Amino acid sequence: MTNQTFIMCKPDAVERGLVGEIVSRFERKGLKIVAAELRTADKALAEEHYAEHADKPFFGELVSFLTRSPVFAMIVEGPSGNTWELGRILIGKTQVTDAQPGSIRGDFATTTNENLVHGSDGPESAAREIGLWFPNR
Ligand code: IDP
Ligand code: MG
Repeated sequence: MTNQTFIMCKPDAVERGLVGEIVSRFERKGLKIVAAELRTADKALAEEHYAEHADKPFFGELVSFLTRSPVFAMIVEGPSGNTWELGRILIGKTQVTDAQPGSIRGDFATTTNENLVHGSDGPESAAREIGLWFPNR
């Protein structure tokens, strides 16, 4: 069990200047940013990151979106093994019309494809994604 999760401000968030807003929501919650990097993902990294969606009709669009400009990738840490879940609550639901005000997506996103932020959806994906984006940690 890890107390860490992988959180990423996607290209739309960086382009819109929302990185500070997003980071501050995690900090205000009481979670700690323990690693962070602004970088442009190449196609191989984006495809690996979203491997579970390889069969979906929106996969091509998703990979071009993630690689079009820099992302702000982070390792976020909390006091217990539910950090990934706290992250998902701060982020909000996947479908834009389900994302409630008060969540990042609910407050700032208007489409499901460009929804500003990624967060691991369980302890296994947290470990996998941290290893993928921060291989030296
Ligand atoms: P999540 O980001 O809430 O974990 P996932 O189902 O893992 O949602 O989907 C990954 C990403 O793919 C979403 O954040 C969104 O950017 C995009 N996506 C999901 N569903 C659709 C869709 O129906 N059309 C276009 N893009 C989608
Ligand atoms: Mg997901």
